[in-house]
Amino acid sequence: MSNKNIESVLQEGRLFPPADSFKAAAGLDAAKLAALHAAAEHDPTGFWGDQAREALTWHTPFTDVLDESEAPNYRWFGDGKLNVSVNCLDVHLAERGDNTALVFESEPGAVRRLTYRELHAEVCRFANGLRALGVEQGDRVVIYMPLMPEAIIAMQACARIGAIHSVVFGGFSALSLRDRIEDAGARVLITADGGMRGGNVIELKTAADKALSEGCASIESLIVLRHTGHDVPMVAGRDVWWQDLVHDKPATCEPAWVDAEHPLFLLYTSGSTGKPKGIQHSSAGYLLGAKLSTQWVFDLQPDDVFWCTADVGWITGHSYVAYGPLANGATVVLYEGGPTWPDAGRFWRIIEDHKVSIFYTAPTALRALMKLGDDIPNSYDLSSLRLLGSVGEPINPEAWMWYRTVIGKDRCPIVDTWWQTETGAILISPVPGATATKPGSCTQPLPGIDAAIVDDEGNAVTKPDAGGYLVVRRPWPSMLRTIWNDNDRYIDTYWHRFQNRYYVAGDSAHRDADGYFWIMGRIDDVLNVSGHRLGTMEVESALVAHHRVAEAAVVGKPHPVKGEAVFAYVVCRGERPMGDTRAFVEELRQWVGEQIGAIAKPDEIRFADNLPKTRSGKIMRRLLRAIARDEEITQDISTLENPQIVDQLRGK
Ligand code: 7RM
Repeated sequence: MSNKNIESVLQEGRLFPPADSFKAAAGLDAAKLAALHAAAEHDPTGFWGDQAREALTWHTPFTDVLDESEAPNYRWFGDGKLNVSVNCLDVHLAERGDNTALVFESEPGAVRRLTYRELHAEVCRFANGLRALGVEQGDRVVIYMPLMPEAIIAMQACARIGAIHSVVFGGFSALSLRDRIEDAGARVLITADGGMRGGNVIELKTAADKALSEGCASIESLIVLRHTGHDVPMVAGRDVWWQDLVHDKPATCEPAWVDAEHPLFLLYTSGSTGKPKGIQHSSAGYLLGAKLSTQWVFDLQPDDVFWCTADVGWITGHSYVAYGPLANGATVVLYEGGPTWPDAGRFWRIIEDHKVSIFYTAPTALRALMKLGDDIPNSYDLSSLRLLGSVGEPINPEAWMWYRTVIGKDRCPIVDTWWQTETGAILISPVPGATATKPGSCTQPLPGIDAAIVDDEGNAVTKPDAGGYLVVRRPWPSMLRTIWNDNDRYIDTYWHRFQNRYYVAGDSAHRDADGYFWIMGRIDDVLNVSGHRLGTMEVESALVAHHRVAEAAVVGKPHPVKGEAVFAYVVCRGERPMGDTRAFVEELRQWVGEQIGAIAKPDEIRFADNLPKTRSGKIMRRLLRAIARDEEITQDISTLENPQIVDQLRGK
């Protein structure tokens, strides 16, 4: 969001206190929230210990809450043992085993429901299937599936036997899948014949075959869910149908009681190099964060129908589809397909049909739906909604107000939730029964979270509206534990900047006079395209892997729907492409799609003879950003090795 937007909102002073009706019914009112904050302030470690004893079911209770001896490799609840799937499923069987756990709607419109009892049985069957294939505690299992119950079942089954899952978003290409399998050294890959999106089949099995044919020596088995039903070849000795694997397996499965710190999953995310990082999360601390934040931020009650639209390939789909709401025993809606398929009312129809009470989505989706006009949502019954959430990027006040008035009919609080793959759970967000909201601000840190804005020296910025680094000054249970296979990079990326004292989020932010946080965006070379993290270096590496490309530089350009668009400058081997370059541009876009996935395809490509470099050989990214945005150039270009290149880069 631009500074101008923030200023206009601040000047208008739009402040939305929680409605009395919501306050009265909410699990956490202002007094209870203040008490939690006070307890956490007074004794942070004791606070988290109490929360962990109360919220989670332990097999072996912990005695040690936080071990800081190897900071910043913190250990939480170190000597406790538990099982995450028991905490999400078994704990509900006695009292609400017949409540609906999952409501699944496929893109063509078929609806399938699973009660907690049924989900538990399916998870156990599949967990037994994994064990039958030789999967043991600590083995890595990669999941490359559509957003559907079996993806959740696979995740929960891994948790049940202590296998470490790594979900790879179905939109990533075969090559991205291969890299993630190899980095994790996975033993088993789980996929489906295909997925559905916008009326098209996504060829997941074909991509899985391609990934496995180009490496992935660690993979022993490929499990394939029959979903779309179209023909796919199976490799004898390696491939097994999901349905065949589970059909003779018992519906109970002895859980593995794992250490609190046992890795629950890896999730690869983009950083400022070409190589995605395998973010490693723990079992107990992660689950505690997911479960508590779901209670606090979404005020989840037993009869709520919770719909988070994120795919399980992203952290939001882990914490607020697969783990948080299930740990709380709620009903979770899953929808496999596209938001405007077969028409622009699909999301609103799903809310009406399944009586969704809590809806959690990304600003990019809201902006896309907002453009289609108010008549579409107005023609559906959205009266079941009571709370709306936003995540993934700063929400512009215009989209916020539309969400509030047109979707929430001025009744529903909006929670703008700031967090990251690395934080595991929401850290900064309104608590809907307690916090007054301002459009565009994620408001205040949750209890126990010591978020702050600091300057270059690490000193807290106290001047209202002055920007700085967003940091967290105390460890919290759901924080990442390390980067898989690369602890040095973990320390370098997140801790080194302030002598290992503060976790550095990589965002810049400021606080207003009320102490409210306003997130400005990334300070590293990470783009946020439609709420998805994408490293500029990843796209650059993909481009230069093309035989005709010599050099590439990628920057972000503001985009009205996607938030940011991918803008690439390309230097070719030999002559600069001239005249009608459309076919070649399309070839390069396809190429990037194959290397990374469709989300990384550049929106614009501009060819040049050279890239602007300083005399020391550094690409002047700020200049490239200004040019991509058609902004006036304020940078000093006199240090440029080749100042005449600027006109060419401008497309002149
Ligand atoms: C949950 C998620 C993390 C990055 C983060 C921010 C941006 C996320 C908000 C936000 C402003 C928000 N994980 N971000 N939520 N910016 N307001 N409410 O998105 O690892 O994929 O991305 O996303 O830049 O650092 S993520």
